[in-house]
Amino acid sequence: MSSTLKTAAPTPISRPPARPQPFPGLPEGVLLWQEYLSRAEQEAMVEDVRAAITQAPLFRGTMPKTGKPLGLQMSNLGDLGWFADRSGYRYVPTHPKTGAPWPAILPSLMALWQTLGDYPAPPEACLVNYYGPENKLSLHQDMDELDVHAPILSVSLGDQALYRLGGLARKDKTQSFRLNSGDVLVLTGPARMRFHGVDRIYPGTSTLLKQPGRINLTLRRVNLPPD
Ligand code: MD3
Ligand code: FE
Repeated sequence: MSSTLKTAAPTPISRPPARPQPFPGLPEGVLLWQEYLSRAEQEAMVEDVRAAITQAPLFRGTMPKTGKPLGLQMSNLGDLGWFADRSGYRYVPTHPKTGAPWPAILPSLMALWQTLGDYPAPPEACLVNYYGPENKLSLHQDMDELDVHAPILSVSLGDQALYRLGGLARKDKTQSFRLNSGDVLVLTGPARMRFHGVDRIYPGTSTLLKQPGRINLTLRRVNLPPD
């Protein structure tokens, strides 16, 4: 049967890659892309991080002054790595135990920074935090970077974390949300100096890692970019 009404040929619609939008309703400068990384991308990243931490083993920093060991284990990638001991928090160019330079920041992370970071200079440090099921990170500000205008970009891998975001003063009210494996969080502009922490890990909520726990990768610019 024929019709006099002709249906127009479907118009090709050009769409951006099927990536979710940042999560709505978060404070200005808090950009959360839930499950931004595919399972395959997460698996590749974990393999690359495993290889890097055989070169630059995870270690426990300590609280300044008291020397009490921190709960989390950490390592770093990049020209600079975040380090904590009795004399304080600082960025250092070499691994505290091996004395070797930190391994390079993964190309996949550099690409994420380029896509989501919206900043002209590359990151200098990638802090690798490893949380066992018992570990948490108490509420703090990130204040050891000279370049406070650069964003911080964080990637969550493995078990879900209960993440707490506060304001610019410790007493400000906080909001909590879950970070899942593959989530990418960018903290920029007015959010850069907010208090934040990790209250708990939910073991068994991801099958990405071979054991319960969570890896967080945080990309940071430390020094002011040259002009
Ligand atoms: C919000 N790590 O290493 S990353 C840290 O999940 C740290 O391991 C947490 O805080 C983790 O310092 C959170 C996400 C993050 C980083 C910096 C922020 C969130 C932030 C700065 C301001 C506000
Ligand atoms: Fe932090």
